[in-house]
Amino acid sequence: MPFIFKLFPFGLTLGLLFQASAQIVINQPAIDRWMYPFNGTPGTRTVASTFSALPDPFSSTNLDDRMAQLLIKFDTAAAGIPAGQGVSAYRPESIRLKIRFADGANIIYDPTDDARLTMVANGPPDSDAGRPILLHGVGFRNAWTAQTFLENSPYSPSGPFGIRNAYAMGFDSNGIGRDLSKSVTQEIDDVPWAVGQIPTRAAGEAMVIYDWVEFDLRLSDPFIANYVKQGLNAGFIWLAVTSFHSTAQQSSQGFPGFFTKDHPEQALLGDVAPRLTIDFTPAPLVIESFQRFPASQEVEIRWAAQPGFVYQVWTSPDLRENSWTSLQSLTVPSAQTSVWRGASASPAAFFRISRSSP
Ligand SMILES: [Ca+2]
Repeated sequence: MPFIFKLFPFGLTLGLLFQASAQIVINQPAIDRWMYPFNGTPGTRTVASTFSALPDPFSSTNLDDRMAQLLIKFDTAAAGIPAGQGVSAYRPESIRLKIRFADGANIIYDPTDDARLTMVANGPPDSDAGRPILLHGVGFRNAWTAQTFLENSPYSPSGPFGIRNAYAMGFDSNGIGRDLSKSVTQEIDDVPWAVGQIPTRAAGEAMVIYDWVEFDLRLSDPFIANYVKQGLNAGFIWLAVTSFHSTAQQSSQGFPGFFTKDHPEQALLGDVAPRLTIDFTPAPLVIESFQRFPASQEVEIRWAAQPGFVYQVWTSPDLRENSWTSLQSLTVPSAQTSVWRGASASPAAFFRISRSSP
């Protein structure tokens, strides 16, 4: 992402040559956790399934509507998007999660959300076959945070029937995060952040092992976009996969399971774990000042530098392709103004500052 500005004998032109969109693919999460009340080995399950206690109501089971959830944390800082730039500096364009279907007999692909009342006993019939796979953010409670919650952290402070420490989260109309684990019981008509799509299948077809289920986050929603920006600023993004496949009606056969990074196939082949693709526009490189000192025949350039990037100052007499000479390469430990000052005998020269990930 080079930026060029030019010095002419009688003036100065600053120019932003181009600002490319960047893409980062994270092929394995830092954490993928089956968040299920009776999971005896949290964090190491090779397959994480999603299902509901409904239509048996919470009042009789004391179990969440979204009983089994898949929680996933991607480390975006380690993947090359520098953290700590300030929330407004992040400009995500698209966020795509992909998870891979591992097991579950006769799981019908349903690419659209289902009405809430179709989940309850004696409710209206589901208008299309199957149940969709749903995506949300993650909220934390009971002194746990997005920073401290781990793969093997406890489900709740008080066992399987306690209130879960981490949960599928959506925003209300004021942008306040709320637990959606009992969204049907609590009569919350939530719009999921994304509904899983399988481009290779038609609606109503049965899902097949190794199918990739794709989720494109609804970044047009400002609350969701802000959640992503805050995550990038912190250096990681948490996501929750849920579904309303009913175990009460269909026992152990009727719900989907998805590969986790802990599955042996991930170690062998590396292509089954959840993965995240982030398209984003990097914050612009801002030149703060440019000066030439005729007496000393020196040039001074000041620019706003951010940690996590390598900056390189270049010069060329004529812009020809192989004419660029590197003058300095540097990184900064924190956001600050960087200064390059050096000799420039000619009153006409070109300078360029490039920015790249380490
Ligand atoms: Ca349906």
